Amino acid sequence: MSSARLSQATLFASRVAPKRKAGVENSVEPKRPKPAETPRQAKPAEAQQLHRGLNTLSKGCEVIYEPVAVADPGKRFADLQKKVNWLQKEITVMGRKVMQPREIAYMADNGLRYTYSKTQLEPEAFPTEVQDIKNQVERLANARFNCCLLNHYRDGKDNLGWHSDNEKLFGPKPTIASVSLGARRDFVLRRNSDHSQKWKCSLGEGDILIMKGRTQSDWMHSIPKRSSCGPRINLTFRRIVEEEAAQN
Ligand SMILES: O=C(O)CCC(=O)C(=O)O
Repeated sequence: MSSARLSQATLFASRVAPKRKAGVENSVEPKRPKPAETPRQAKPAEAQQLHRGLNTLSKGCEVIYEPVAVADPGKRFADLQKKVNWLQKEITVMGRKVMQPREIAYMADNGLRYTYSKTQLEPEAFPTEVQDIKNQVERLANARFNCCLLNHYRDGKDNLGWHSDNEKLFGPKPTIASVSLGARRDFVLRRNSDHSQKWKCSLGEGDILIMKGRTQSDWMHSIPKRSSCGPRINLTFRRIVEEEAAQN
């Protein structure tokens, strides 16, 4: 090999092969310190959107969503906001007494009482405004209801935390129908056995949402806080089946 070629080859070799120190055969390069690991945030799973009609959340757990199914929602909202005797109750959550972050009212047939979060609710009779909504909902849900819990969310700070309406007095697979009036709010469901499984729906004026089957035993639902929003009323119709227990 000519000296010119040799020096070219040497130059090439020196470019591609890292130089090793003499006498340090097969020495391993000192390990570079690993860059500090940035903790990976688990991406929250996207909630599935409830569509109009029947939605199966999981086996035996069904939710029916019917948008704008109650006529005249604006007038009904104004009537109920004015006429209902809204109360902000003290409840017990994990042993602590707190004020509920919304106002409520409870209406039922035949003096049926309902206790939740250790608060006993004495029923009012159904006024005509609520009886009329109840008749429409019963036709749509093909079910009969004998009590109704009403929620008044005064603004976006008022909310309803994760819960299910799984009290014994409603029976094992209760059909629960809810009517929304006033401001639009998100309604979110999450599965008890895997909190990453979620469904959501933005409930607007006159919308009806019916939960059926094992939805109350296998899923929880909530109305999360919002930074700014107007007042909303929700009426949740249920059927007390253990009437004797409820009347005592
Ligand atoms: O406000 C709503 O849409 C939900 C009400 C509810 O979940 C309840 O009263 O148990």
